[in-house]
Amino acid sequence: MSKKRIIVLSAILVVVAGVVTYRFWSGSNVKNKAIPFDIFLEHAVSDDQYIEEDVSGDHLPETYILSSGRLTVTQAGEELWQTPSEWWVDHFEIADTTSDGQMEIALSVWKSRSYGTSKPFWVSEEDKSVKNHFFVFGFKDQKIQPIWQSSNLSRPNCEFNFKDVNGDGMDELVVIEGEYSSDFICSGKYLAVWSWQEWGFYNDWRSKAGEYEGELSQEYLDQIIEVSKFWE
Ligand SMILES: [Ca+2]
Ligand SMILES: [Ca+2]
Repeated sequence: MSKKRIIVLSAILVVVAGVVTYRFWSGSNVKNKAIPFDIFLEHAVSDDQYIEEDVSGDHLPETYILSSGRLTVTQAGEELWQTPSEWWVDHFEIADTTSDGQMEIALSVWKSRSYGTSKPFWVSEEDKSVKNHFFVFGFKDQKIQPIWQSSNLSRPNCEFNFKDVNGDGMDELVVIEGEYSSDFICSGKYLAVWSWQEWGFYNDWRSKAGEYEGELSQEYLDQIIEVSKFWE
C-alpha cells in the first residue's frame, strides 16, 4: 500500500470515529435530559372521573372510570378497554369530537416518546421525555380503537373541554394551554380553540399570553364566545 493511500485511509478512519463518537455522546445527552416516566409518576395528578354513557351505540351504557391516571371502560361488569400502564391520563371527555354525530372519547395523556414503536424516518433522535398528548378513541365494531393521536404537543393542555363556542352547531375543542416545567405543574398561559377538519384538529384562535389558572370557567368561555364572532 502506498504512503498516500495509508494517509487517506487514516483520515477516513478518523472522520468515521469522530462521527460515531459524536452520535454516541449526543445520543447519551438526549437520554440524560429526558425525565423518566417513573419520576413523572411521583408528581402526576389526575382527575377522578366517573361517567356512564352509551358511546358504542348498543343501547347499554358503558362505565368510564378515571382513577390514578388510568381510564377503565366496562360494560355490564366486563372490561372493554383500559389505557396502557405507560400512559398517564389526567382528564377525559366524552364528546362528538369529529362532528360526525358519533360520540368519541377524548383523552389528555402524558407519556414518554412522541411516536409508537415506529418513528418516521426523518426523526433521527426521538425525544424520550414525558410530554402531553391529545388522543381520540371511538368504537368501531364494538371495540375501542384509536381515531386520532397527536405527537408531543408543543404546549401541554392544562384543561380541555368541547363546547360550541361559535354557535355553528358543532363543538369545538376549547383548551387552556400551558408550558412544560420541571415541577410538572401546568400553569395556564393561553386560551385556545381548535376545530376538527377532515383529518385533525386545526387552531382557530389563540389568546395573547396571560394567566389562565384553574378550570375552563364560564368567564373564559364568555371571552372566547365574544372573539369567535370575528373569526371565520
Ligand atoms: Ca354501549
Ligand atoms: Ca361550533
